[in-house]
Amino acid sequence: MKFLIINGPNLNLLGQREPEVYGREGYQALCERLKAFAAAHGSTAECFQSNHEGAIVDAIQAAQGVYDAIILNPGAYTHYSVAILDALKAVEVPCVEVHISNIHRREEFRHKSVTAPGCVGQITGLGLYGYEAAMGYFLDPRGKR
Ligand code: CA2
Repeated sequence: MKFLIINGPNLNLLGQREPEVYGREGYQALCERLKAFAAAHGSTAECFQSNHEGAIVDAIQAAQGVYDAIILNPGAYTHYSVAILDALKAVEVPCVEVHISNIHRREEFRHKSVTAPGCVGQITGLGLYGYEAAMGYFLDPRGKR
């Protein structure tokens, strides 16, 4: 499998602030770990992070025909980006949405994901493990493609 892991705004700050919510691991360390996880399963993973909505839309569009699966944490765009939803629906690459925190245990405005309907599923509240769980879904032969 060729994975594209997309992280949205502020996730480059992982490990630097709010460790009680987002953990202690830095963004680069997370990417290296996910690449190693992919390699251990005969796969590859590339990481992309942007604080800009259009750049995330571009990355999703460019994934068509290049990647087998997208793992996406849209950050705050989760809650209002119709542009990211439309991009997910425009490509045939399946996507699992990941949230480090449990968005349902947080403020009301975080409960709604605008982007999740463009994904095969959503993992929320499992911490940084959620990224591996999402990859595991695609790696497992029982995972629906
Ligand atoms: O729980 C998640 O993964 C979120 O997607 C994170 C977003 C938030 O807006 C969503 O509601 C839920 C925020 C990402 C901010 O990341 C930071 C990481 C470290 C320090 C500060 C912010």
